[in-house]
Amino acid sequence: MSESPKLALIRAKVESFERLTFDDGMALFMEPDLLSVGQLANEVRETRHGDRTFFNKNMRIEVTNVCVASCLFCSFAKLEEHMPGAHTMKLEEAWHELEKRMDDPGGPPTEVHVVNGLHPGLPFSYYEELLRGFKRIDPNVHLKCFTAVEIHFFARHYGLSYAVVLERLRAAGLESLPGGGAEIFDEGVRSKISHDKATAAEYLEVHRVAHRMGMRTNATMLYGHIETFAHRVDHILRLRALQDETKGLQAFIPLAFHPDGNGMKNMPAPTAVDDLRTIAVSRLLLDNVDHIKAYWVSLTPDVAQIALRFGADDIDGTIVHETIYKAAGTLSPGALGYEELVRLIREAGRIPVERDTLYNVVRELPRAAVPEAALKPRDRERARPKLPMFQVPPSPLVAHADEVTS
Ligand code: V47
Repeated sequence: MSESPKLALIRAKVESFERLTFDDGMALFMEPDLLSVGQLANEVRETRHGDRTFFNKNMRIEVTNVCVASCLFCSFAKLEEHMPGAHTMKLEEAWHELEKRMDDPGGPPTEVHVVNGLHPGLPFSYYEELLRGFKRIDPNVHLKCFTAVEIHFFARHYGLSYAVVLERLRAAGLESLPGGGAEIFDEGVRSKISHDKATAAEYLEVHRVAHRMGMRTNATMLYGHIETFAHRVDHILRLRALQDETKGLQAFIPLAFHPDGNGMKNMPAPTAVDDLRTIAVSRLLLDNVDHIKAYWVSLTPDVAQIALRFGADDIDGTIVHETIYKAAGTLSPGALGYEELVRLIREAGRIPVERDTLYNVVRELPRAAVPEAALKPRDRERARPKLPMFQVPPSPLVAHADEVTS
């Protein structure tokens, strides 16, 4: 199929580093030739990162699912502590989750990623202590905790400014913010799917304040429910504008909506075609954000693997405990081992690069000589390049391929 005139114009812009517009974003979403959109996004991805594909050893933990907000898409939150299925961890329980991972065969997680409900009954010191406890267990672990929506809630609930909330949490060990809670910025859609938590402007302001304090953050977009393509383009461009201002966003993560057990359960989940297109358009529009993450839990490992050829350069991490998507009916497993992630990346013809949260390279692994699937099953194990992780101590960070892969 020859390229459509619209796509040819967009290609010319991309190749001359000209910024794409709202209309270009719409044209990319409407373009019937998905593969050409993907190919263009892949070219941008390869210009930035070549074949390198990032992942990390991380741990997800949701310490409480008690939440005063009533988001239509959420299958995880419980309004009150005494409701069936509600849980709030004692601090010792939360810390124990990290303690259990300290002897993982490939080394302990380099990141703890915390996302919670908006609990009205906990003191602020609970969150400070939570962070301090993680750092006591492992001073090297990076704490990527609390979405901008949680930071906004803390500010309102405890009568503090965003800056003071962030400063106090930083003093307790916080190092960066995850991207959750962005949903869709358009005020009309947001008022329907999550009317009683931080607005789009408040979400963006929390990130702005964090960036000004020197903290890096991620951003997300929840797609595939009641929003339109125009809302998605608008969402991405609001993030691009923030990034022009602060340069503090390090990764963008489109999150595919999962309908089980929530207020939009009658909607179909987005298709793989929609997933891949959304990744590709994000890569093309967000010319000032380094990384596009194909979050394997939301996409499934299979689609995430293909997304690595549609603009994504990161696949998130080993995770182990994930409850938000589990509650919403994801078909993905709860965890992927280090070797499985590496294999997934290699099978996509890419080079696996273990990173820390701030994208410092922990170790770069060799690419696969031939796709494993081309080999007889009995030869696969033998042909796999050996992972160095069992011979090499997991830290210090920033080791390079030739040091560890020979
Ligand atoms: O904020 C909730 C989303 C987010 C559903 O920063 C749902 O590196 C789909 O933000 N269907 C939490 N999505 C997860 C998140 C995240 C994930 C991976 C990496 C990073 C990062 C951040 O999950 C929530 C919400 O937007 N979510 N329910 C659902 N039914």
